[in-house]
Amino acid sequence: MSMSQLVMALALVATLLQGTAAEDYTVGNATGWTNTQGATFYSNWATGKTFEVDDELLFNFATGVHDVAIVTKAAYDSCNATNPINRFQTGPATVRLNSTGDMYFICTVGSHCSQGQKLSINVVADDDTPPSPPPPNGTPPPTTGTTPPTTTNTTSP
Ligand SMILES: *[C@@H]1O[C@H](CO)[C@@H](O)[C@H](O)[C@H]1NC(C)=O
Ligand SMILES: *[C@@H]1O[C@H](CO)[C@@H](O)[C@H](O)[C@H]1NC(C)=O
Ligand SMILES: *[C@@H]1O[C@H](CO)[C@@H](O)[C@H](O)[C@H]1NC(C)=O
Ligand SMILES: *[C@@H]1O[C@H](CO)[C@@H](O)[C@H](O)[C@H]1NC(C)=O
Ligand SMILES: [Cu+2]
Repeated sequence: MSMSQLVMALALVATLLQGTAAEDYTVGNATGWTNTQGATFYSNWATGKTFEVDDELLFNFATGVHDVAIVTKAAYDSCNATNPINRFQTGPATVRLNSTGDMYFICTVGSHCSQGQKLSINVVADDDTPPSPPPPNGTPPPTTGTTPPTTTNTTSP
């Protein structure tokens, strides 16, 4: 095996090992969170990504120019900015994905949402196997050799 092959193999192993850690995503990558990209940009960005509980979405925008609102599906579909579930007005904004299910994000500034500044994702359970609880302190390990009491049949008269 050559040195470069070895380096690549090690890089692959490292990638596989970190595969289950919580991930941070920058929405729109270098483009950030904006209204200038058309209707399909953010759905294209989300395609192929698996979002898990504890992952974080970074919405990169300048405060006052855009915002991020977490909304219902109905509000997402109609770009209704009234009474969002939650709204982040300071950019950049980091949103932690706390629960499984569909999540909907829009910008409530002007008509940015209907210009395509909206994102819907599905959040699935974290694929990390939950850590097994540590044994309670001071509990002695199970002792061996405790035989069940032998029940002797009483001879009935
Ligand atoms: C966005 O960044 C991720 C991670 O760096 C990369 O895998 C992906 O190809 C990028 N997507 C676009 C559309 O540039
Ligand atoms: C937008 O949502 C609000 C609150 O849910 C609702 O009262 C209102 O009727 C909606 N507006 C439209 C145009 O659907
Ligand atoms: C997730 O939980 C954190 C801590 O409780 C909270 O600050 C954050 O707003 C929650 N994220 C969402 C999307 O509700
Ligand atoms: C007790 O007696 C019953 C009936 O004679 C028998 O089936 C059973 O195996 C006996 N149990 C033991 C522990 O000897
Ligand atoms: Cu906007």
